[in-house]
Amino acid sequence: MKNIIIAGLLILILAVVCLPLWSADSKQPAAETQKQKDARMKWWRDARFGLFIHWGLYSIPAGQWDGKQIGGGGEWIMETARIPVNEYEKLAGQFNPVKFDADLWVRLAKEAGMKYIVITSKHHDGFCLWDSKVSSYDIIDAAPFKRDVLKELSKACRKHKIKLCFYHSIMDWHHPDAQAPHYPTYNTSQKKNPNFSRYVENYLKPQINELIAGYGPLGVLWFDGEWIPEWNQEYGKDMYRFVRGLQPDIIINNRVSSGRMGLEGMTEEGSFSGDFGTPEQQIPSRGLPGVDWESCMTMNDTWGYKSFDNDWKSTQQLVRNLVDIASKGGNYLLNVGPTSEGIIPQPSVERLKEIGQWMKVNGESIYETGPSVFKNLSWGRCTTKKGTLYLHVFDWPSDGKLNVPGLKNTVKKAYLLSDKREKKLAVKNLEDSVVIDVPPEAPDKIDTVIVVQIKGEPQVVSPVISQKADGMIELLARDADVVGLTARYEFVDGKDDIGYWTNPADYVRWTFKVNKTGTFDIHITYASDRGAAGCEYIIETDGQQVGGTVKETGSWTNYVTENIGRLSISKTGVCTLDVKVKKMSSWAVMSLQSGKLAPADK
Ligand code: H79
Repeated sequence: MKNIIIAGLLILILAVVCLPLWSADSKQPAAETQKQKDARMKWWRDARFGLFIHWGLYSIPAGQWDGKQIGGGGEWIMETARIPVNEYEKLAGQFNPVKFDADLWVRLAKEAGMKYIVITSKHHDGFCLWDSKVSSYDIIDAAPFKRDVLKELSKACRKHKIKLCFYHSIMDWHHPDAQAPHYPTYNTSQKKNPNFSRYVENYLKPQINELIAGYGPLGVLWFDGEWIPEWNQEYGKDMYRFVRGLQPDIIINNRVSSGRMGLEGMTEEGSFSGDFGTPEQQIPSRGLPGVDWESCMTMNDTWGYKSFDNDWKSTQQLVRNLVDIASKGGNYLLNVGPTSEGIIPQPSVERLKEIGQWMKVNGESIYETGPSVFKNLSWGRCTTKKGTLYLHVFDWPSDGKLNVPGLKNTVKKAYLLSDKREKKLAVKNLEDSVVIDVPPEAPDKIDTVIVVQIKGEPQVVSPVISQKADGMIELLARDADVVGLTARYEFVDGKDDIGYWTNPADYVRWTFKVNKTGTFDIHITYASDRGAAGCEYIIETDGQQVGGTVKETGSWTNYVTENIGRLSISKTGVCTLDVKVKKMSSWAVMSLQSGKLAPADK
């Protein structure tokens, strides 16, 4: 009885002690003012660009098992090829990456313009790249290499002033108290390991402690594999608090807790979400004010090395991804998958060097910048600093005149960022835009940056869609408001449409000004790939509707125009037209390129 009273008292005391921490901000398990959080996040927000390294035993099979090429990420081969634990374990005895050179890797990241490195201390397969005291399944105890890879990297990072960060998988296919008994479905089993809390207390948390105490201070702890059925918000909050307790200024990604929404990577509003969101293999359609996020992406199609994956993105694509992400206020974490010898694949090295050449000239327009002040720019992107706009021109104007739509500020000076002498470009302020005279040829085919110094805070008006003299109203993808979760404006590699439209509740709205009322034929121009057609949609304006069904057009970039029907607009002034889903019959709605209201009573 006495014990029960004491226990009760203890709980009461604990509750009282913990309460202020929780009530300050129910989303975060530790009390922190916005100012304190801003200070903690500052280096990371300024950095914009980091290197992801996926390295482990999976680099030995390099995507092949039993003579067969295995699909998916190379680092998932243990799961995808259904390899039993005792079979996979044998790879450790072969892991001898004698060409590993920590200094070389860190210099490569630094020369690419990256400010931090996130390496897999442990991926889902459970193998550890450091000498873990609570495990014998690590590079010192189980592999012939006998060198502590993380120690060597932490030294090199300190030397080159790069922040070292660790990716650490919560899911563990090797540990008997975690997912190992779920073979052959380590990942998808809905069973819970009854000993999971033992794994967390005696293995996972001690490992995190080793990593922070022995290799820190760290920049970021990057959790993953949090979707296993055992993991929940309580574990997540506890882990977050544990990690911040070990190193108060550390930054932790949202995968520390459950509640991530798919690979879109953000956590539902209102639930605890660590310090930043983690879109995976994708770039959000637009930034969210006040929300930190980092897109992690591969250069080919795998994270861990696969000998036969040659699907490399171009340097142009990688630089433009970085610019796109920065223009929306995010970070870019770009991956390499070294071989079992310890070599970063040559195609990755070449790309990192080329990105570095661009960053050397244009880094000023990436580091410490804020997001764009424009909704969309037909020719590229924009990043900002106080008093300065950086215009990133992907598509150079053929007439040598760059139109900056909606900019109202007086321009003090405009020049090419690559021009050391900062020779002034001629600028004209029109009523609702600024026009800059630029050289006839793009100085940099990847992305030429123009620095625009402006007077005062940026003032940008949304260009209003207006009716043409002949009564026509043209609705372009880039002028639309896209409302919802997945659909977004995409402007890349010749695409100029609203794509990624897979959520039926998402819709597209155009706002325009009518001065001549009447009846209009409604046209839309769209594309739909084989097998994706069939969606029934409605088009709504001025309280009336017409509807249609998406047809196959052959590919996502083969656009067709269809006349959907007639609607009338009875009032002059501001009007909207919405495209909404009536019924989905495949996984996608359509790629919507444009709409048109053509006067019918002419
Ligand atoms: O380490 C790399 C990949 O091996 C790893 N994350 C990157 C950084 C990765 N693991 N799984 N995946 C990528 C794809 C898995 C997606 C799913 Fe899910 C897990 C589908 C269902 C569970 C994520 C969580 C999407 C929905 C919930």
